[in-house]
Amino acid sequence: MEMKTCHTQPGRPRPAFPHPLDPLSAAELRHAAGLIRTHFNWGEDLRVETIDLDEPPKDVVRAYTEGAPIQRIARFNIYRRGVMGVVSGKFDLGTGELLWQTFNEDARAMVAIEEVLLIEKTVKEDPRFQEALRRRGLLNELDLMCIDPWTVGDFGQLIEQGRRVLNCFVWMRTFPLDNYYAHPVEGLHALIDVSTLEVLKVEDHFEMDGDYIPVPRTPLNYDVELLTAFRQPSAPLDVVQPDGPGFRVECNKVTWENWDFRVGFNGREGLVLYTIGYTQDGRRRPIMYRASIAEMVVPYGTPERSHYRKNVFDSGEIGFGRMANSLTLGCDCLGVIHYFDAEIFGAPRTIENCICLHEEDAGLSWKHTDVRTQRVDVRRARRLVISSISTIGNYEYASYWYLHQDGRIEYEMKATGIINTAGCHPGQPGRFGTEVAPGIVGHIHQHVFCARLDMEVDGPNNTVVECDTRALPIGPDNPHGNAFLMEERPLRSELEAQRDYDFSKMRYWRIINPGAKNWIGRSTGFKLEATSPVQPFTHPDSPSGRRGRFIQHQLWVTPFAVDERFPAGEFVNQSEGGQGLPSWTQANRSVENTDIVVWHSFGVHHLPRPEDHPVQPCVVCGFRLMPSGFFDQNPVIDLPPTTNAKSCCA
Ligand SMILES: [Cu+2]
Repeated sequence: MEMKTCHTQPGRPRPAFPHPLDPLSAAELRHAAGLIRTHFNWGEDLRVETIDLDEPPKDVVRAYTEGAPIQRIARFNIYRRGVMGVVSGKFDLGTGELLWQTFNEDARAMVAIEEVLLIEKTVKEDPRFQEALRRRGLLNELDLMCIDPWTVGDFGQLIEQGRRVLNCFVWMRTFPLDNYYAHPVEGLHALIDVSTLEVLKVEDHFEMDGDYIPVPRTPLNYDVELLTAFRQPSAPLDVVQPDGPGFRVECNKVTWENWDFRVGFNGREGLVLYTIGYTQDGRRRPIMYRASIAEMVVPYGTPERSHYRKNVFDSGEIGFGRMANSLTLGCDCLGVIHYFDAEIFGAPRTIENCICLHEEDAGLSWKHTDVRTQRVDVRRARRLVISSISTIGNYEYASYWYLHQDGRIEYEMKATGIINTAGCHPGQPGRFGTEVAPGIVGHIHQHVFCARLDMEVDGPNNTVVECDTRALPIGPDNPHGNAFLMEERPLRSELEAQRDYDFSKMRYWRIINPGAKNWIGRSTGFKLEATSPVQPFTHPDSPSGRRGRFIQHQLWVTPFAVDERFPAGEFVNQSEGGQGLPSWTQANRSVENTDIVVWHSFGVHHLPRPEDHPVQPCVVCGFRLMPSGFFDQNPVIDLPPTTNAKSCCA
């Protein structure tokens, strides 16, 4: 594979005046880090969890005119090596003034990759760990052991108290390039304090019950160096845009067809889209102020050995942004690509080609043949794709926003990478998983994401209306038994707006602007279609369930509040639960005809298949926002008729 890249940002000057929603630049991040170092004076013990743009108030953003001076504020979360708690604060980057700070004494910072990489060596040196390997006859393969720490949650155990703890799972290679996830060392764990790098406990289930599950040794690989047979390559399929792409990019602002929006990014959520609007007949109409995937959790269903702990928040505990990939032209991204780089705090670094922007053919837009005149009208569709991919340990999450010409906004999360593997006796995977290869079990689990959709359909004041379809009982109103109708009900308060998907009612939700009417006098709106609802199975009051309560409903609605950003709370790592959506919504605030945020939980219900191993073809989930009475008629009726001259008969 030819490694060709097209950086569009290094060397390209930053704008003289950043837009208020532009992510912090590398220079701003360095400046913020300097202010933190000087102010706190913790020397080598300083650890940075987050430095991020403190987004200005919406009225400041809306009133901004290009070139006007603006205040740039960095928000930060930092901690001190070996000390519990997280200090949060804000620095004015213009004046250098510390505007605010607070100490969250029970909070545990997110886990940084730099910390994770130190763990393997420490665990391998531990005599208890070595003894567990000796017992298994594996000690002479110590160098080949691969130790992945996982976040631990909160099970109320003494060993978790007052510490930042990770629980290690063990796999091994059988040769240097080998896929170690095909060789789980089952039942062996090390609990480690990530701040002090102290191994707190080695948990050996072999010793506990004497049931030794041997390491499956068959090499199962995906690396191109190790695969020996490839199918015939497909016929070339090139995406060529001889006149360049149809989008325009000015710094972080993108204009395409009738759409415009701004691209944002932060270490936790990764890709963020701001101020999405659609212009028609010279009139720009706002739709969404901010869109991101604000949290996710993977609850696993097995109570066996240490697997009950597996309930990981890959965004809130690790960070999609921090783990985002540099994308490769012609591999990750096909066509005429614009890349945005992203700047990451901590040990500051640039993720080059982090966000991909390109156009795709999207098949048929609309068609009709008049059977009497035999006149045919047909238009083709295309869509704009904004994407990024993050690697979290064994797994990849590839995130795609799609804007369509007809006003549709779609989101897809593609899950790929390597499933979490555990060992089993061949033919005996147990009740909580499937054997994906002899002696390798994939446990049942779910991936539940929470989209934070800060809506502004035709303006800031919106209401969510639940739309249910109901069949009438047979009787005078329904003598033929065919009658069914749509019933709409506004969701007026936060508790009323905790809603579940209901297939029996073909339920969807309309986000309307009660003050904006279309030409038939109906409130303009967008409907949220829950195309990937996930029924939760983790008990909401269990140690894992209470930390991820957002999965208990597919819809939540809150009034906009600037600090309500993360559905499971700001500090998720080892959280006791209840933070975020379940806590805010207790106030039962009004969400009617006001500035609202819509939270949608969706995902993948995943009993691994043999086809998901040794590397998983993308499994896709997502949702759709469809204009619903937003336009007066088909908004793409004005698409010009075109015939693609390069198309030919095979
Ligand atoms: Cu999965």
